[in-house]
Parts: sequence; C-alpha cells; structure tokens
Amino acid sequence: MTDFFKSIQPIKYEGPESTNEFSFRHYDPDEVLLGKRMEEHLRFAVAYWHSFAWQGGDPFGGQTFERPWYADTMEGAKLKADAAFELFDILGTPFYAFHDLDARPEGATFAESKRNLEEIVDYLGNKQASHKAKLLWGTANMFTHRRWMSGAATNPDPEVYAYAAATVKSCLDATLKLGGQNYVLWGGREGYETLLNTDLKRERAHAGRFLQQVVDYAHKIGFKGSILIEPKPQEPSKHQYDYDVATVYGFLKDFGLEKEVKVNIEQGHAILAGHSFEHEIATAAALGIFGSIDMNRNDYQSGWDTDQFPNNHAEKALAFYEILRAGGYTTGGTNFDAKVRRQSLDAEDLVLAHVGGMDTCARALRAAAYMFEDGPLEAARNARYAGWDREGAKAMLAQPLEVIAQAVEDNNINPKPRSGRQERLENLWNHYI
Ligand code: XLS
Ligand code: NI
Ligand code: NI
Repeated sequence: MTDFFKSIQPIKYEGPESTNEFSFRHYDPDEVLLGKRMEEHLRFAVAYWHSFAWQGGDPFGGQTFERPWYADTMEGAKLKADAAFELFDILGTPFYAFHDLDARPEGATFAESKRNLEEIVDYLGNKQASHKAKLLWGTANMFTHRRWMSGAATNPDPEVYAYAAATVKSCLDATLKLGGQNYVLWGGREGYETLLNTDLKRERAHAGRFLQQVVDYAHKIGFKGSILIEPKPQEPSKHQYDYDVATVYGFLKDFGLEKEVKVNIEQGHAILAGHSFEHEIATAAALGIFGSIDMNRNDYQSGWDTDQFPNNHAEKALAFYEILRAGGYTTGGTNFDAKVRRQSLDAEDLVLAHVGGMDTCARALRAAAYMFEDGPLEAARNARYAGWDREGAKAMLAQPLEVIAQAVEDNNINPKPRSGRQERLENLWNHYI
C-alpha cells in the first residue's frame, strides 16, 4: 500500500442526483444496454503513461507534479505499480495499458532495459492475479529517447532498426506474458521533417517489412490478441506516415497486412487530421480494421495533441453510435489516453478526472444505444438507399458504362433530388442525448 490516494474509497454508482463528487452519476457497470452490461460495452482502461509516468512538463517548463515513485529505479517502478493498481481498484476499471518505458527504469544497455522490463512484468503479473485490472494492451516507447529521434523502423541507421526490432520483441513478450488483449504500435517518430534528407520510398518499405516481422513473431509466440496501429498526423514530425485511418489502410493493403493488423483510433488524433472521431471509427469499420479507441478530447484551437479527459457526452455519443454499429469491441476497449492539466497536482484530481471521463462515456454510450435500438435513424438511412434494393439498380453495377448510358436515353431517366433530412436526424440525436 502507498499512502498516495489516502482515504479515497472505491467509487460507487450513486445515480445522477448524487451530490457526492466521489461517485459515478452515470457509469453503472451493471446496467444492461442492448443485452450487455455497461462495463462489458465500455471496457475502460487507464493509461499508465499519463497518470503515472508523466510529470507535468510542457514545452516551457518541467515537472509540476510530486509523486513518491518518480525515482528512476526498480523501487520507484514497483511503488508506481502499487499506486497504479490502487487507482484501478478505486475506479473499478477492468483494464490498463502501458509502454515499456512507463513501467521500468531505462538500463545502460538493451539487455539491462530488458531485464528491468522482465522484472516489472513479473511484478505486474502478481498484481493482476490479486486485483481486477488486466492488460488491455502493451506497447513500446520508441519516441522519447534520443536514439529514436530520426525514427525507429524508418530510421536511416540500420542499428536503430535492429534496436527497434529487439524492443518490440521484448514488449510483445511482455504483453503475451501479462495476457494483454492487444499490442499497439503508434509510429511516434515514423515520419520526417524535410524531404531534403529523407528517402521516403525506402523508409516506407522498411516500415512495411518491420510490421511483417512483428506480425510473424506474434504468430510464432502464439499471441492471440490484435495488433493495432494508432494513426496520428503532424505530431511530433511535420509529416507522420500513419496520418489517419485511410492512410494506414492503404499502407496495410500495400504490404498485404490488412487482415492481420487493425487500428487504435484516438479522438485527438482524428481532430488533428481534420476529421471527426466518428468519421475515423466509421471508416475503420467500413474497411474491416476497427480495433480499439484511445478516448480523450482535443482542444479545437491549439493544433497540438492536448490529451484532455472527455467531457462532452453529446459528441462522444456519435462515436459510440459508430462503435455499436460496427458490432462493438472484440479485443478492444476505451483507453483513457488523457492527462490532467499540469496545475492539477493532487491525487483527487487524478481520480476525479477519470470519474468524469467514465461518466461522460457512460452517458454517451447510453444515448448511442437508444440511437441504435430505437430505429428511426437506421430506418432513415435504409430508406435513403432503398432505390438500390431494386433489381435493375443492382444489375447496373455489373454493366459497362455504355449500356448504362444507353438506358438513360432509352428510359428517359431524370432523377428527382430528395431531402437528406440532416436537421431532422440531428434533432433525433439531440432527443436521445
Ligand atoms: C501519442 C499517442 C500515444 C499512444 C501510445 O500521441 O497517443 O500515447 O497511444 O504510444
Ligand atoms: Ni494514443
Ligand atoms: Ni495522443
């Protein structure tokens, strides 16, 4: 036991009228929606890096938080794990996610870093055995240390490629050992600053080969979880290769990996790519590569990845609606890739940020379930495409262009525009939230 969270008791569902800050007003894990408990729909995860490793720095100033586990030693790492599981217990979250660097001290050599990781993985494994929280996904931090500054798999230096391969191997081993349900690859430094020093074609080929090697190794060790790429544009490099879901799909297709790898979609990254969160989710679902989400909210003005906790359930309802339409999660979940602001110093801030985020998602999911279940929205969409149910319309898709052209003249086809009913549908959305 650490004394970091002091007397904060496990958070319980008390309903929307509760005046107790330390309660869920909307997240009732046992509430059944569409035949499934809310907890199983949402599959919440806490992100180790934001809540336990990040120290409150920004580009203008360093650490603002004080935490007893900040010493970069094995003792510090174990204390951090103790505190992390205390938070998971307080929140009742079924999952967490981590990078190697979040959980273990960096060693002087690769071998030492690997030993440190193995030791902490055993420690986390023991924690998992006696606590509720399990691993949603593991990943490698291949962006913080200066060795990664020019990329990992796309680095011009083959020794860095090798180091990246060794790093991902050790993190896949760790994820397998902890029963992780997914393995995530966010291409942190996979991108470039200037074409004047970059061989774009070669870097892309290396990234494709690397991913194939990762997939092969995952099969070899019997990893049954999903491998996920997390798209993100423009940050940290000016040009990030995994720009958005559609770009990642093109890349996967190119290397024949579209059946092996799915995506982990983050709200803030969608916004930075000039999309909405729901657009990215719907695109992934349509392409058959929807995996998991990183839940947060991005500032709409700042132009960088602000990773704030979500607090707008109306907006998130549109995202959960697309997730429900896609059939919900299989191995995926709702990972809070979100951090408290650097002035939010206290243990209470960390707990209540998650409570608010979980309540926001619960409201959003409930609204999304109504949108999905009640039918008028689905019915309106079906009606809009009803013309395609006609035999003649279907047959047209198999005909050559000139046959279709002839039919337009022969039958004097003259389409009549029909309302898209957008505002009426938005009114429905407003009604359900
Ligand atoms: C950074 C990413 C990162 C990934 C995991 O922007 O969101 O946190 O989720 O490496
Ligand atoms: Ni993320
Ligand atoms: Ni992010």
